[in-house]
Amino acid sequence: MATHPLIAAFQQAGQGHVFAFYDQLDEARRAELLADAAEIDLAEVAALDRTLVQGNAAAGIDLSDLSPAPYHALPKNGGDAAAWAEAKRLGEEALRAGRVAAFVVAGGQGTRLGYDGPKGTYPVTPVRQKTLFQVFAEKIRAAGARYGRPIHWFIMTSHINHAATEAFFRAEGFFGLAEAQVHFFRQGRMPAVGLDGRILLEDKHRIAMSPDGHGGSLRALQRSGAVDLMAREGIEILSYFQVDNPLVRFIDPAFVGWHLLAGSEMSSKMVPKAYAGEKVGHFCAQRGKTVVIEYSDLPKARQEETDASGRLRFIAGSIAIHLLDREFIRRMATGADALPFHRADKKIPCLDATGAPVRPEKPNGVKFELFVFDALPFAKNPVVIETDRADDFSPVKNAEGVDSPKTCAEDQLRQFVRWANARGAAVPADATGLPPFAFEVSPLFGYDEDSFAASWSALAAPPVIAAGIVLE
Ligand code: UD2
Repeated sequence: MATHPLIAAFQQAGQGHVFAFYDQLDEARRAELLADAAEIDLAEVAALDRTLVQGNAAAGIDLSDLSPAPYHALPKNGGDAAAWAEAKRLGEEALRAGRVAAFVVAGGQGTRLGYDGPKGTYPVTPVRQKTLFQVFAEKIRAAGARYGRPIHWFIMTSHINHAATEAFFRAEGFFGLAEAQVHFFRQGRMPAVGLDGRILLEDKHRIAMSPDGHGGSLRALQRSGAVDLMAREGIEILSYFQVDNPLVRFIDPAFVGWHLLAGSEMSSKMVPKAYAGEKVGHFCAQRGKTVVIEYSDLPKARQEETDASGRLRFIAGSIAIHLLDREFIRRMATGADALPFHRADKKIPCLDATGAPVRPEKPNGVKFELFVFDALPFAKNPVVIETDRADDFSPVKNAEGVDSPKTCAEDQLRQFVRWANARGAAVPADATGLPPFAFEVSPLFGYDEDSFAASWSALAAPPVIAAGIVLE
């Protein structure tokens, strides 16, 4: 019998061991293995082996000529108040015209949180225990009503959680959104390789494959037809955010306005880093381009550099909130410019050459990931604006300690207190702004300070805010 062309190609590429157990498999499993193999670009894997695996792992990260990236400061920190007001006006216009859609990347595995299920199904709000997905859905509903145009929502999943994510939305009735407004698509996968560059098998009929990183979203948006759908619907800007951050203000008119004013293809929000070692990327300028250098790639000494006033020099922290132009996504997905892969050394359960399972105690292989912020240097006129951390960023990443469900719930409470007290509610709070009891503001009542103020003023009699109260 002639060798299957895919098997021949793997043999040719020195990856023939992937089919070492093929003869032992039944038809269905052979088909599964072939389907996994068909997803792999062997030339790409060979190039990555040469550069990232056998080559110096850090070689891909160029740290030369770095300086802090410029950004538009908030008016309270010296920014131009008139320009911010104009940006907000322009952004509101774009929202009313339906030019902006929401986009969450939710393909990650949530390993650090130790939660088994799509991370978006994790409960986060202080009273109702609404899930991350529900919080985002309600912000989208409320903003759609505010601007008089339903807002489309794109959700990127991965092979690990696609079915579970869709099933969750279905079971929850899409949280009151129209089904036609919500668009799921799956990101791509990359094979893991051993330290010798050989593709790892997870099982005799399965290649060890994992999601290709949030940067895989650009090609997945194009491949899935999402970019074409945007064009049909007149959507020009995608508002990108991560699934772990319920505070995120992804419908932010001023941000949209700054993006439009600059004629930017990709824009980002920054927060001043809270301390030198904070685990966020750094916005930097490099030979006329804007780049993000991840926390793990910027040497400690540089992270700790200060300016004359004692402030951190590389202060602009990336919190993974971006605006992406539709045609920029298309160009990045189909043109000559391509995002670079990053190497992550991991403990990868796999089979050895005899087919026996290996459960490694130290990293035994390499996964390859694309990062969305690597698109910035390819974008025309990128803009970085400052945002208030308290109103945009409190992710749930770890089960305990920093960025945990507890810190996130507390940050939501502080936000609710600020909004209510700005309207004269007199909610008691400690020196950090935390109230002595839990209450909740539904995004349907207010998803930012403006929408909260509008709903509050419309109340016949403002309630006394007490334990367990939910404004909705
Ligand atoms: C990310 C940023 C960091 C900072 C921080 C803010 C990177 C490399 N670092 O760190 O600079 O902005 O976020 O919270 O991005 N995801 C996918 N598919 C994948 C991998 C990830 O959809 O293949 C999603 C994941 O579901 C999540 C987001 O991307 O929504 C971030 O992933 P992460 O938790 O790995 O990022 P983190 O915390 O290392």
